[in-house]
Amino acid sequence: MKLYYKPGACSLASHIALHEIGTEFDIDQVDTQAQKTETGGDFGDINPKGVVPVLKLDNGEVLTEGAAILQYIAEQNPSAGLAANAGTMERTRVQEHLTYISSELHKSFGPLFASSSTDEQKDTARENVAKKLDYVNSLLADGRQYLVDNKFTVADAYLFVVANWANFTNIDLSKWSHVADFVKRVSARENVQRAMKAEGLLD
Ligand SMILES: N[C@@H](CCC(=O)N[C@@H](CS)C(=O)NCC(=O)O)C(=O)O
Repeated sequence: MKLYYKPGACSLASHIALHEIGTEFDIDQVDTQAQKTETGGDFGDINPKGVVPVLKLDNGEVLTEGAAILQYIAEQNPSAGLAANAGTMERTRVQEHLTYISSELHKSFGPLFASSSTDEQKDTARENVAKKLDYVNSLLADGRQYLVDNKFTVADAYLFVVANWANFTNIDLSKWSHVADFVKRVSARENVQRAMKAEGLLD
């Protein structure tokens, strides 16, 4: 398998999950502006959507959309426990969180990364992010370590990556103490550190 990624982007969640299941895989960094990959590929040909993550399977099939890729990775090694079996309530909860993180939290950060955003648009985006973080903080306030069944799943990998963007967008995460603690907890995982090192985000 090969993961197409951009350092620190949402693709980091899939990168973490690949380390967590203990499989062999390649990575290829994408310059999404130029639509080129580090190994010289034309990214537009690989993913016409033009965004990471992309997972190229060994049979050549190409999978896009982080929430789908994360669940596919989890399915490759069920014993790693990254998502309960399909059809269970626990799995449905994982999907519920993945969908919220993808469509609400992730997207609310968008204007904060766009060079075309005005200061006013960025302030509005920070207000939107704050509302989503309020919700996530309320979930974690019951003392759970991880989102579903107190076990680390792909939903936690995705939440970690997106919540951590606060630290790069002038949002003081300490206002959401449970989310801040969650980010610290997940960042201490060995496989998270491995993925971050491989992306040049840690020494
Ligand atoms: N719907 C896609 C969205 C993926 C997405 O937003 N990817 C961002 C990085 S987090 C991207 O590649 N943006 C293009 C860019 O940064 O130039 C998914 O959930 O996988």
